Amino acid sequence: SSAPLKVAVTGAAGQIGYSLLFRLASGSLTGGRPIELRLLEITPALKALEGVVMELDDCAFPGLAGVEIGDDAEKIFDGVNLALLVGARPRGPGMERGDLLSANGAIFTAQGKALNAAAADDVRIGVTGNPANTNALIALKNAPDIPAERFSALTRLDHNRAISQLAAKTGAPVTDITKMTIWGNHSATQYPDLFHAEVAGRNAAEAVGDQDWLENTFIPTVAKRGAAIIEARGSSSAASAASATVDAARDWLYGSAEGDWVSMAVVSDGSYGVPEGLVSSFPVTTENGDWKIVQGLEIDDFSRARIDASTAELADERAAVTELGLI
Ligand code: NAX
Repeated sequence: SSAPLKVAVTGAAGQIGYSLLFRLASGSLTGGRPIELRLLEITPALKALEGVVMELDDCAFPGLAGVEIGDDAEKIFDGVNLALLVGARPRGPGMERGDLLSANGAIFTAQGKALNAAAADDVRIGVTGNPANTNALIALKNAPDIPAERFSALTRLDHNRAISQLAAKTGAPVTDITKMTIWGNHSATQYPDLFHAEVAGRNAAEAVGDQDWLENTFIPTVAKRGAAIIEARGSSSAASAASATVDAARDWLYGSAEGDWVSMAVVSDGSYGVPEGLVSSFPVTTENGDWKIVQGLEIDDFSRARIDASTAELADERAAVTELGLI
């Protein structure tokens, strides 16, 4: 269809927004189909957002059909086909985990309700703002008329980081790496799985042939990459997070590649022993805006322990937000 795809972005004046909006407007998501951007911010950030919109104007992107900005979620989400929930409260000094969960709970309960009231019938919702998995859970529980399958949280950045590390280790181009999986939470407990990944069609764990590297270098490097970026750059990953947000949305709407899969945090149906209802990362294939968890992978004891540890953390987060009355 040539009607513009209506895409909402929250936290649009933030770091990730500054990269994401230009990727979206230049056609990275929709190819030739025009896009209409609907940008949500908190009131004090609207002036900065106006400046970003001036820059979007100045790019004269041929596929950008319109931009609307505002601080009212229900107005901004009106008729959107895709909502990218990027804005969130970062953990400040002295903030406990409970404080972080309740600050973000307030944001994601309100946005879930606004999406429920205003979004298009075909809406897909991707959550990038942290704690992404639990924020997605809060939003979906507050949007009872939107099927839970329409919500996902971003683990594509972790997935892309894992591909990049494996490519560097094996000397293979990233295009030779397939079937990468991130399991669990987008946090330090995530489990990047090389036992099902492939390098030019060969099992990745075998191709690497180095269990010590896999366990003591690869997994921690991927899981702690966010902290390494902050240490080097002085601020958190933004361009790569924006790029992964586009990759995830594009594959969701337009389909994953034949013979491959992607990692997405989606509501668990109990597959692979992940407790039902948690928003946890799985290997998924996508087609026509729907995802399916890849079935039948063998999970050995090493992988089992790591998947269980990460999903136990998600279950703790769910218990905490239940206790806070957010879901
Ligand atoms: P910034 O702090 O630069 O930007 C966040 C923006 O969100 C701010 O402009 C703020 O005004 C806005 N905001 C806050 N509350 C809002 C609300 N209720 N409605 C609309 N806008 C609101 O953060 P940035 O670096 O852009 O990161 C955004 C989020 O992504 C953070 O939560 C961050 O932790 C998370 N990340 C997630 C990643 C992932 O892979 N899932 C990786 C990158 C990133 O760390």
